[in-house]
Amino acid sequence: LGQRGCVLWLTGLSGSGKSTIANRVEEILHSRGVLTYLLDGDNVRLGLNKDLGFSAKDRQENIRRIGEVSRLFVDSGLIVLTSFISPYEEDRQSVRRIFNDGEFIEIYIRCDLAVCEQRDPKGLYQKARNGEIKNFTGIDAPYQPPITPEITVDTAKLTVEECANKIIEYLVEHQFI
Ligand code: GGZ
Repeated sequence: LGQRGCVLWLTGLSGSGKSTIANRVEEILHSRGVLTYLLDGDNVRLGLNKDLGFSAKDRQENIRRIGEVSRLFVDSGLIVLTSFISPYEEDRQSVRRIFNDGEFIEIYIRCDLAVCEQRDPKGLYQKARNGEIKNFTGIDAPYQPPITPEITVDTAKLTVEECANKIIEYLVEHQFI
């Protein structure tokens, strides 16, 4: 295949830029002939995990299943990208443990809450502030930043292209591609 399987696990607040960066990284990988699979809310929360909501328990199960599915794709040699808030350190660590050393690449999509809230692309922060959405991450539900991420990108300081390139460079340096 000319590539080694791994998961690029993007974690960060709603509106931090996870999906934008994941999509750009995937585009760059495709242009290099690398096979990928992107897991995000659109193809997971509407399907496999449509029985789950946003309680701490449901988020834990959401992340557990996404981890297991990622594992299957990684076993097939793909570079998997996941784009979920995944707010709990413990849940992310549990996923890390099901992978071989080096295969789980935690990427902190760093962005201050104030900036995410200003972007508010879907108007969800506004709704959370109004009390129309409960348990919204950053407002009335926690976000625990990664303690030992392999990569951190700061989306308030770097362009999408710079963030994507940082991730691609990591893959090259660690001989995944
Ligand atoms: C956080 C919520 C919530 C609550 C709906 N809290 O910006 P979005 O819309 O497109 O991304 C958010 C997405 C978060 O789902 P995840 O599966 O990534 O969350 S987790 O990893 O914590 O399980 C947001 C929308 O769903 N959304 N309600 N209460 N985000």
